[in-house]
Order: sequence, then C-alpha cells, then structure tokens
Amino acid sequence: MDTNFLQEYLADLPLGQVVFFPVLGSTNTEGKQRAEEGAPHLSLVAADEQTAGRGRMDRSWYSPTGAALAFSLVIRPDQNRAISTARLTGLGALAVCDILQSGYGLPAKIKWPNDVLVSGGKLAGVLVEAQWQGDEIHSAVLGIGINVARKSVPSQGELDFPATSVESVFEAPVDRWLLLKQVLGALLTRLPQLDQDRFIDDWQSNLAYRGKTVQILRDGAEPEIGRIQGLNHAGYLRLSSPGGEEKLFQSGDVKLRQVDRT
Ligand code: BT5
Repeated sequence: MDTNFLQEYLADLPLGQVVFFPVLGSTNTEGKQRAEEGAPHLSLVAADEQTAGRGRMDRSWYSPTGAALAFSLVIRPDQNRAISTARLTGLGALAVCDILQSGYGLPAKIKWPNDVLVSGGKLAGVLVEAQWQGDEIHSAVLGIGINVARKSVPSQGELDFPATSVESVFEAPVDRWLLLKQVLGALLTRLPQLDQDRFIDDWQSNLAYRGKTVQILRDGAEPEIGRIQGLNHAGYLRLSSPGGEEKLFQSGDVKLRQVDRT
C-alpha cells in the first residue's frame, strides 16, 4: 500500500486529502497537525504501523505492522452541522459495528463510549480529539484502530480488558483495505445523520450490556453501579442506580465493566 494506490482505491469516496504512511507515530497526531494547517473536511491519514498510537488519556494503542487498521479523518463543522465529540465517537464506533454486522455477519456491539466488541473481546477503539477556537470546535480528528489479523492483538498481560481481532471472530482472512473502504463508506453514510434523533437510537440499540448491571470507573471517584438504560440526546450514558434514580455519565475518562453476566 502507498499513498497513490490508496487514493485510487478510495477514489469513489468524497474524501479530502488521502495520505498513507508505512510507519507513523499516531494518525491522530498527524491528522491534528494537518487540520491546523488547513487540511479539508474528510481528509484521511492512514498508517500501516503506529509507533505511538494513542487511546484516551494518553493510554497507548497497539497497531503493529501489516496487521491492523489505523486511520484518522479530519471533520470540520459547517453551518448546518455543529460538532460534538461525543456524537463523533459514537459515529466511529457505529460505522465499525455497521460493517462488521452487515458485511461479516458478526454480532458487534459498542462498549460505551468508544470500544467495539465482538464475543466479549475489544477489536476496535475510537479516539476523537477536537481543536477549539474560543468555545467552538474548529475541527475534529476521528481516529479508529481496528485489530484485523490475529497478530494485531496485544498480549493479554498488557490489557485491562480482553482483546480480539476481526479474523479471530470471522474465522477467515479479511482484506484490510476493503475493510477500511467499507468502514469509511459507513462513516460517510452516517455523518449527515449525526444531529438526528435516529442517530442516537441506532447508537443506543447497538450498546453492549444494555439492560445489564455495569460498574462505571472514573479516576478519583468511587465506582458507580447501575443498569444501562440507554443514551440521552447528548450521547451521555443513562444508568438506573440500585436506589432507582437515573444517573447520567459523560464519556470523558470513564471505564465501563459488566457486573452481572445473566
Ligand atoms: C481507545 O482508547 O480504545 C482508542 C483507540 C484509538 C486508536 C486509534 S488508531 C488510529 C488513531 N491514532 C491514534 O493514535 N489513535 C487512534 P481507550 O479506550 O483509552 O483504550 C486504550 C486501552 O486499550 C489501552 O490502555 C490498552 O489496555 C487497550 N489496547 C491497546 N491497544 C489495543 C488493541 N490493539 N486492541 C485492544 N485493546 C488495546
């Protein structure tokens, strides 16, 4: 793969700049840099390998050579579409779910806010970072990492949640670049729906552990337990606590773990 080939391969998608790196620190870092330099809406940065891939709160994201997808899209607001980082996170996760379900027959679910799970293993993560101008988002970078081949899965000792890959659950070889094109297609289809109620409905109906009891872990706060009810219009998680009242959680640096497995 190289930039020319990728540009041609993705030519029927209405993308901005398309660049490919065999090795890069982080596609999100490169995407932010390019956004600051004026890269147009829907510019794509993709890499075969990341040496400093990032998760939320500067956690690291493993994407070794020849095995994973790591890419970032520059998203710019327009008069009709404000940008919400929460909804963009949902957009990334939902696009991956859409394709794993429809193209590969896999029971993909979203572990709110930003993980895609199949059979209890995380196979993709989403990282949205915004650049602000005053109190408005000037551009956002939507980064997605997908474990495609088995060797993209980090060793379990390094993880706080089990991981898997598309090939492990699909049980057949998967063409990484076709998967990239499919996920980008799904993202572009969903993007105009971002402000609609239907978008939240679709995001909500793909949530993992819906109706189940989970624990919410946040740095510096007591764990909270409750049953997942769904999402509100802003993409906040609605939990009903054991006392019966509803609590809302903003994505931020929140970790979610299932408590009951029934
Ligand atoms: C995420 O963060 O899941 C967001 C990952 C986003 C990665 C993409 S790749 C393209 C773009 N460029 C970047 O630099 N980043 C984005 P979080 O929920 O904070 O999860 C991070 C945690 O997931 C780590 O602390 C590990 O425990 C675990 N992890 C790391 N690599 C993994 C992998 N390949 N598969 C599954 N889990 C992983």
